[in-house]
Amino acid sequence: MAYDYSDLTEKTKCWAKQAHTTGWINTDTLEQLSHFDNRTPDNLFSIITLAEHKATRPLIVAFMGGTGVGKSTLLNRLAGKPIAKAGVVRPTSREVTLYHHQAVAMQLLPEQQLASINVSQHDNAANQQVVWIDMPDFDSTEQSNKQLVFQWLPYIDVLIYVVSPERYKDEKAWRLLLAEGARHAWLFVFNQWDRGQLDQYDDFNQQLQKVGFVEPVIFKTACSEGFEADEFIGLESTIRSLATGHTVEQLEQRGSQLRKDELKSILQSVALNFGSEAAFEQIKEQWQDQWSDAVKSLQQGFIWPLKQIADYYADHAADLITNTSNVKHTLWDAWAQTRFDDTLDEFIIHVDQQGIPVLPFKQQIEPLRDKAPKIIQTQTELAARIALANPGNVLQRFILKCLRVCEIVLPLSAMSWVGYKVFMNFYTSNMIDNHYLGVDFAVHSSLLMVLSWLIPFFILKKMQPSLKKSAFKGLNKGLGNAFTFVEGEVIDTLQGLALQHKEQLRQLSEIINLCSAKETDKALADVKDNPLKRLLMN
Ligand SMILES: Nc1nc2c(ncn2[C@@H]2O[C@H](COP(=O)(O)OP(=O)(O)O)[C@@H](O)[C@H]2O)c(=O)[nH]1
Ligand SMILES: [Mg+2]
Repeated sequence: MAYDYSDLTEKTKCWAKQAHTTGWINTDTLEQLSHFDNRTPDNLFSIITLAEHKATRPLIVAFMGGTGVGKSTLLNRLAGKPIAKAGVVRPTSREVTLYHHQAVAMQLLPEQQLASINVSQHDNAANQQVVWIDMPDFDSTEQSNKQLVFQWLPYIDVLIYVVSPERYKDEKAWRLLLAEGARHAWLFVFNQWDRGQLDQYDDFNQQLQKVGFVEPVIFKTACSEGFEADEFIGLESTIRSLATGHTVEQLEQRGSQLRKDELKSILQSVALNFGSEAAFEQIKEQWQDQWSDAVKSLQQGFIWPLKQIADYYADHAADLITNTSNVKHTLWDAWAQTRFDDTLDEFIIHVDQQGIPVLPFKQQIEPLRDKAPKIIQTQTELAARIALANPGNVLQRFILKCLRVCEIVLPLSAMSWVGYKVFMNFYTSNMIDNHYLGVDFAVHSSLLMVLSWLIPFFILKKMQPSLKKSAFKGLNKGLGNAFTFVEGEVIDTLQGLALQHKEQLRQLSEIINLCSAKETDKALADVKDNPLKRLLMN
C-alpha cells in the first residue's frame, strides 16, 4: 500500500521526536525532520463547486518570466480584456492576478490573502477547468516580488515560461527553471515574436534540451497590434487539453512521488550518519582493548596505596568488624578517577569516529563515572574481609590444622608412654624386688613431654600467616573483581545500545521503504504518448 506524503512526514516527525529524546539524532536533524513543505495545488481548493466535475479541481497554470516579456499582456489577451496591469514602468506588476471561472470556489490561504491579489472571473465554460495566474516579475529589483513568486510556486501545476527576443537568456528566470524544473510541468512561450528571429528560437530550444526537456513545447506568440498569425490558439488549446481530471491526478501523483523521493533521500542521509551494526561490534572490541590498558595502568598506580591500606586493615582488623566507617583509607583517589574518566572520554571519541551517534553513549555511560568508585570500594573491602577471616593459603591452613592436632596429640602420647613405663616398672619392681626408675628416667621423660609440646607450639607460632599479606592479597583480588565488574557494566550498556540502535534503524528503514512504494496504477511512465511527457524535465 502506498502512503500519502503527509502520512510519511507525520511518521518521520514521530520518529524524529523520539530519536531526539533518546539522543540518537541532534537538534539540527530534528529541525530538518520536523518541517516539511506540505503545500500543493490541492490546498487552494477546499471547496469545489463545479457543476459537472464535482470531484476534480481545475488545473492551475501560471505565467512566469522576466520583466516586460509580456506575461500580463498574454493573460489579458486570453481574457479578452485588460485584467492584469501590463506595460507598467519598472519595477512592474507587484501583484498576482487570478483569472478563473465564476463557478470555481478558490480558498486562498491566509498568507496569500495578505499579499496584493487581483481576482478576475469569467463565464467561459471552455476554460472552466483552468485557473490562470499572472505572477509578478521574478527578476524584479523588488525583493517582495520574488518572495511572492516563491510563495505561489508550490500551488502551481503548469508553469508557462515566457521569454522575449531580448530576454530569452535571462539568467535569474533560467536559474529558477533549473531549481524548480522537476516540480512542475512546463510550457514555453516565445513572446514578442513580431520582433523575434528564428535563430533565437532555435537557440532557446537547444538550451531547453540541454537542461532536460527532450522535446520542449514552445509557442511563438506576438501580442502587438496587427500581428495575429501566431501560435496563441495552440497555447490555449494545449492548456485546455491538459485540464482533465486524469492529468491533474497524474500531476498530483508525480508531485507527491517527487516529494516522497526527496524525503527518502533526506532519511537516507540521516541513516548514513547512524553507524552500522558492524561498527557496534568494532567499538565493543575497542572498549575491551582500551579497558585492559587502563586496568594495567590503574593496577600499577594502586600498588603503593594497596600496601598502605593492607597495613591499615591488618592493624585495624578488629575495628573493621565492628565499625566500617572508621576505615578512612579509600583506594579510588582523584588520580584514579581522572584516569578512568580519560578512558571513557577516549572511548566516546572513538564511538564518534565510527559514525555512531554519541549522545546515547554519553547519557548511558555517564552514571558509571560515579558508580565505578563505589564498585571498587565494595569489591576490595569485601575481598579484604574474606581474606582476613581466612588468612593464608589452603596448604598453609592445612599444615596449621595438622600442627594444632600435633600440639595436643604429641604431648598426650609422650605422657601416656611415660605413664606406662612408670606403671610397668613399679609393678615389676614390686614382684622381683627390683629398683625403681632412676633420676635419669625422670629427667628424660620430662624433657620428652616438654619437647613434644613445645615443638608443635613453636612451629605453629612461626607458621601463622601474616595479616598484612592476607589483606594485601585480598585487596588485590577485590580490585581484579571490581575491574571485571566495571568492564561488564560497559559491555552490558553497549549491548543495550546496540539493540536500541538496531530498532531505531529498523524504524527509519521502514519509512524509507514506504517512501519507495510507487503508486503504480496511475504512473506516468506506463502511459505511452502521454501529453504530459513533453512538459516534464528529465
Ligand atoms: N512588440 C511586442 N510588444 C509586446 C508584446 N507583448 C507585450 N508587449 C509589450 O511589452 C511590454 C511589457 O508587457 P507586460 O505584459 O507588462 O510584461 P510583463 O512584465 O511580463 O507582465 C508592454 O508594453 C507590452 O505592450 C509582443 O508580443 N510584441
Ligand atoms: Mg506583468
